Amino acid sequence: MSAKCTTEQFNLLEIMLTGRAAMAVAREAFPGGAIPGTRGTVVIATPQGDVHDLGKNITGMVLTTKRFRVVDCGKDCPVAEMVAAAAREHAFAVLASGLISPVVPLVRQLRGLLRERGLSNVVVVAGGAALRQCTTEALNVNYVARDAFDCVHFLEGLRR
Ligand code: B12
Repeated sequence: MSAKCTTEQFNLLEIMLTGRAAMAVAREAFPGGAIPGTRGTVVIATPQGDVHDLGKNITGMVLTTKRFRVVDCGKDCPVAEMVAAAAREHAFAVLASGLISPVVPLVRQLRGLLRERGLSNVVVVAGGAALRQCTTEALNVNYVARDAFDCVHFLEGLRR
């Protein structure tokens, strides 16, 4: 499963069905979404203008199974809303998924907006086809993840 998600040679339907089944099992095991020993909260969204959300959803599912509490702000989401969610939910990370290049300037705003709210300690991670091609400097983020599993490794380094 993990290899199929990272090699780009995958059956999308198979991934989505497997993910859905895994989440159903997790929900049954932990009613109310209370997974014990959570490693902390992350906010995830696809920024405004971009309606692609399959990769975001997979990333959210993978993080949930790895004991992160995931607050999903959906797709086509204003960056101000992502920052507001981070403040409200006491998130330690904001994750942006970008599949089309017009979201790049929006992602660049995230750290500045977080700083304005006194949330400079919140890390920003970018992922998705359009953002993956950029450097951390170009996006003004803490980390650019190759895929969902690379993101897990990065966040696990922060929250063991
Ligand atoms: C499916 C798809 C759509 C679907 C989206 C359905 C949905 N609910 O998401 C629909 C049909 C709606 C669509 C619409 C459009 N699309 Co489209 N779409 C695709 C397509 C074929 C696949 C994307 C996908 O879902 N891949 C599968 C997922 C699982 O992979 P993934 O997103 O890369 O996610 C993985 C990693 O990247 C990572 N990841 C993803 N997000 C994140 C976030 C974080 C934080 C982390 C850590 C990791 C991570 O984890 C995932 C698993 O490892 C791509 C082409 C391609 N081959 O990529 C074009 C593509 C992205 N689309 C494109 C375009 C242009 C459009 C449209 C503008 C077309 C149009 N003219 O209307 C519109 C967009 C409208 C808008 N405003 O957003 C272009 C973008 C070009 C660019 N660089 O700007 C692409 C690249 C096609 C192309 N070659 O031209 N699209």
